[in-house]
Amino acid sequence: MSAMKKMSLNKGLQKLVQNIGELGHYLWERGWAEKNAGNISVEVTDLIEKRGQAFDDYPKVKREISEPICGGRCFFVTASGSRMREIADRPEEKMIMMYICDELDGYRVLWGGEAGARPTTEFASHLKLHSFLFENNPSQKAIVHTHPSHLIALTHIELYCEEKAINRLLWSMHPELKMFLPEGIGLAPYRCPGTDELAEVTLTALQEHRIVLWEKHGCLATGVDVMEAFDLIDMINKAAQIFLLCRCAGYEVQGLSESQIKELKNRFGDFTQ
Ligand code: 2HA
Ligand code: ZN
Repeated sequence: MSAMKKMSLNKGLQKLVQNIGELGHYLWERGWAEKNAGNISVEVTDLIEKRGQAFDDYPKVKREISEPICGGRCFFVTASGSRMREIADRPEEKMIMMYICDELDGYRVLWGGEAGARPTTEFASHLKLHSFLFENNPSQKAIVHTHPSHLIALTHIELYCEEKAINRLLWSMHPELKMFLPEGIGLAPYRCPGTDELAEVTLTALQEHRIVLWEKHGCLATGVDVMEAFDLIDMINKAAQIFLLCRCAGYEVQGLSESQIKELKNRFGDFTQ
């Protein structure tokens, strides 16, 4: 069989591959990406000069696509079962750059997808979320899902498994959160991983948030690029970590006072009332 046609990546796409590889390492080093945990997708249509028929020669994978707005667009997605810590070394086995066919009957592999790689099992959910973002928040091109330990731990504590309570706690542990994430985080109730139900509760939370904590599972963030999405998760997890550090040391946690929180709300806005 002749070698599969493969697109040569321009500077922008090369940079993206590098950033996703780096992100894979960050997630692993933070202990948020055990085994094959997590997945990433980025919409890259604007980074590709060609359109439509120019992709006819690339190998097609048949698959029903249920999001019409995704037809004719290009995405980078991590491969199913891939370890975050291995992406940088073997990007073409751990990622797929695809063009979603206009007919919505499959996608063409433009780059990557080697060694039998298939898109993440959460692919359908990612497309659903990208569809929402195209229509409601088009600057958000990247979606990152990972398992940040301290944040997940908080959702196992009944008191904090409630949107208002957890935001209040996180703000009170890290004043700069209010500056960078004035709207706070969304909290999605537990749903089985990989299901349409999980995508649905995520979508609801994304209507007012850029970062959604999945009860007893992990979190998902959007960003203009993958690093921006990562920064959000990193910052929020830091607040959770400080709280748990104090608790683990055996102390009651003081946090910011009511008046200090009020001052932050006055200065940076309060979207939670
Ligand atoms: O991709 O983390 O929730 C593996 C997961 C699914
Ligand atoms: Zn997960």
